[in-house]
Amino acid sequence: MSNPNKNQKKKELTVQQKINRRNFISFASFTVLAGGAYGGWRWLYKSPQEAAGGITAGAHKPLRRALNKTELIFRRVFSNNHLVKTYPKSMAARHIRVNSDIGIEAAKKFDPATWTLNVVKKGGEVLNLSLQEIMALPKTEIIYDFKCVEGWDQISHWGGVKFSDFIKHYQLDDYAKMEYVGMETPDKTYYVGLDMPSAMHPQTLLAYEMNDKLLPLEHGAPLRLIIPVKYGIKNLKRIGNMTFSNTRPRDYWAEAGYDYYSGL
Ligand SMILES: Nc1nc2c(c(=O)[nH]1)N[C@H]1C(S)=C(S)[C@@H](COP(=O)(O)O)O[C@H]1N2
Ligand SMILES: [Mo]
Repeated sequence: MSNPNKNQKKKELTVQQKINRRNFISFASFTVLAGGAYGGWRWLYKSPQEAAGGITAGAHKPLRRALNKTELIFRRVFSNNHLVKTYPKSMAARHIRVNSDIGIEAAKKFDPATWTLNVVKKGGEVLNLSLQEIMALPKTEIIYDFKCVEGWDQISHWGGVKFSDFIKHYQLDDYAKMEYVGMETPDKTYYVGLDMPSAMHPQTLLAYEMNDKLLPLEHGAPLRLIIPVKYGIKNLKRIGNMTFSNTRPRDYWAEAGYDYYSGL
C-alpha cells in the first residue's frame, strides 16, 4: 500500500518550477494581449476617416460609431420623464460665475429696449416678441447644478418661461414637431442647435431672471436659454433669433469639435 500523501508530494512542483511556470504564463498572456492590442490599433488606424468639413472631421469611423451610439443612449434616457436633480433655494450660489461672452461682449452696444426675440416661421414670416410679452407668460423657476464642460459646476437659480409653455402659447406646436431648434445671439456670432426633445424637456427655460432679479447683461440679458439636460455651452446667453428645422442647425462648439448633443 502506497501512502497517498507521499504520491501527492512527488507531483508537487518545486518553488523554482512554480516561478518558471508563472513567468511563462505571464509572458505568453502578455504576448497574446499585446498582439491583440496592436492589431486593434492597426485596424482603427487604417479605418476610414470622416471627410473634412464635417463637425467630426478626421474622426475614425469606428470611433464615430461609438459616439453615435452614446448619443442614442442619451436620447433614450433623456425623455421628458427624466428630471434633472433640483435643490432648495438656500443652496443657490449668490455669486454666479460669468463664463465666456461671445456675442455679448461688453464693448458691443446693446439696448435692451429695442431688443426682440425673433422667431422665424415658415415662408420667412417672423414673430417679434418683446420681453414684456414673454414675461407675461406663466413663470417657472429652477435651482439646479449648472455644469460647464471645462469642469466647473455651480448650483444656480433661474426664472423664466418653460420653452414648452412658450411653444404652446404662441401656437408653435407644428414647429415643435420638427427635429431641431436653433438659437443665436442678435449679432449671430454665438449659436446653438438643440434636439427638440431636449428643448421641450419640462425643465428647459427661456430665462429672464437669476436669483430673483432680471438677468445681468453678462449672464445673457434680456433672455437666455437654461437647458439643464445639457452642458453650459448649449445655454445660449442673449437669444436673438430662433429657427426650427429637420436638419441640424449650426452650433458654435460643435463646429470646434465638441459633441453636438452635449447632453449630461
Ligand atoms: N452668447 C453666449 N452664450 C454663452 C456663452 C458665450 O460665450 N456666449 N458661453 C456658454 C458657456 S461655455 C457657458 S459655461 C455658459 C456660462 O453661463 P454664465 O456666464 O451665466 O455662467 O454660457 C454659455 N452661453
Ligand atoms: Mo462652458
